[in-house]
Amino acid sequence: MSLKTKQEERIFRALDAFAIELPSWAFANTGTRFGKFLDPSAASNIGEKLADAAEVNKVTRCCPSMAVHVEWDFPDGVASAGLAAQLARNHGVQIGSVSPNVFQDQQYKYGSLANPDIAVRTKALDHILDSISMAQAAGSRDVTPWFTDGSNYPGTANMRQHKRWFEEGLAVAHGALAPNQRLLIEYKPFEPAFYHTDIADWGMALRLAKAAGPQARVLVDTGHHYQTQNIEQIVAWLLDDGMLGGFHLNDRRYADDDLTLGSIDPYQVFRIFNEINHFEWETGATADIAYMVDQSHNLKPKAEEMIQTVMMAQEIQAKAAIVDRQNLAIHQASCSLIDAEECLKSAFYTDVRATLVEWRRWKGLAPNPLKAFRGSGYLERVSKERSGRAQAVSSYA
Ligand code: PSV
Ligand code: MN
Repeated sequence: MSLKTKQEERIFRALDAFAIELPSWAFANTGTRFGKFLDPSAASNIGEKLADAAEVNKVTRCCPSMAVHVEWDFPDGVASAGLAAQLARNHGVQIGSVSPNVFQDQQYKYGSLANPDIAVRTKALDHILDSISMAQAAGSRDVTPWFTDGSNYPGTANMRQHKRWFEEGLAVAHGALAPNQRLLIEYKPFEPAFYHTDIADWGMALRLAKAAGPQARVLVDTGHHYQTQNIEQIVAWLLDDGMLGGFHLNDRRYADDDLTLGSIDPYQVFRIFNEINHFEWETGATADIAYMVDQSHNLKPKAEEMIQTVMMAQEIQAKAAIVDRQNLAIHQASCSLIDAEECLKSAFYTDVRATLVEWRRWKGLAPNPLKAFRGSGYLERVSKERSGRAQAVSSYA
């Protein structure tokens, strides 16, 4: 490999080190609470989702694993997990993070780990413990619970009691982790609870992760913040405390819109990736972060959208990799505000796409993954195979 510039070398290294996990639910028919538009190519079982994820990986060489949701992907529990791991291997990918589902069943109407009914709290905890076993059977490291517990109206829940129930439940869950596993605690300030959410922000998630045990970390879903919140500062603090476990990446305009990464505000993604790069440059450490996509699309073609997302993530990683760190540190130290800001912006505005094409060529990939996918005929083939049968309209699976 003959590399022309230092910048290109840095981009190549950043791309080599960067992997992003695809969500199984991005390949299924999903919708909004107002309805669902069926896509003839949509996957409706774990085998089809893995086949689609593998196809995205084939053209990008950047997404070797697929996140699963127990309720939607492992209908037979541990047995499904083992089978799914085998299927994944056949497709040349792996099962990634495992999300328990303690929000969909009727029993969870008034919460899961913080349900006032001890029988439901126990069921929710049992399901999380089962999910940890499923993750072990699937050979996956991260267990990623997300909780809808909270309340819709003032006065209807004892918030301190809920907090203590979460502390208790998560500590028990942590106790079941294998030594190589992690428990990633996700936060979200609203939806479906609209007055209070039990794990509403990064401070609460951090507090609960610390109380749960040393293998717990915080998961930052970029769509789970109030408007104008400074996400990169949250990332910087979590990194500094060694508590950033991973991301659920997506973009948003209003709420948790699950839009394509970087489609609304690519500079936001860049600022987040920049903090990680700066941390690694300053400390010489590699941050142990699981980069995951959490998006579902009811209008865009699903596999193509995933390719678009991965290409965007790579492009922004490349931009973050070429920030002149030395100069940025000097400008920060001397309070040269304009120079520091320009240093950051000049990396963001650098067109790195030609270098991405070079990297793909060097990996033996087609220069344009989207074109390669379209040229493969995969979409037409699976649309034909999958369109004839009845499609589920009521859930993500
Ligand atoms: C909730 O909005 C969430 O971000 C959680 O991560 C769920 O697992 C996922 O979305 C389901 O789409
Ligand atoms: Mn999420």
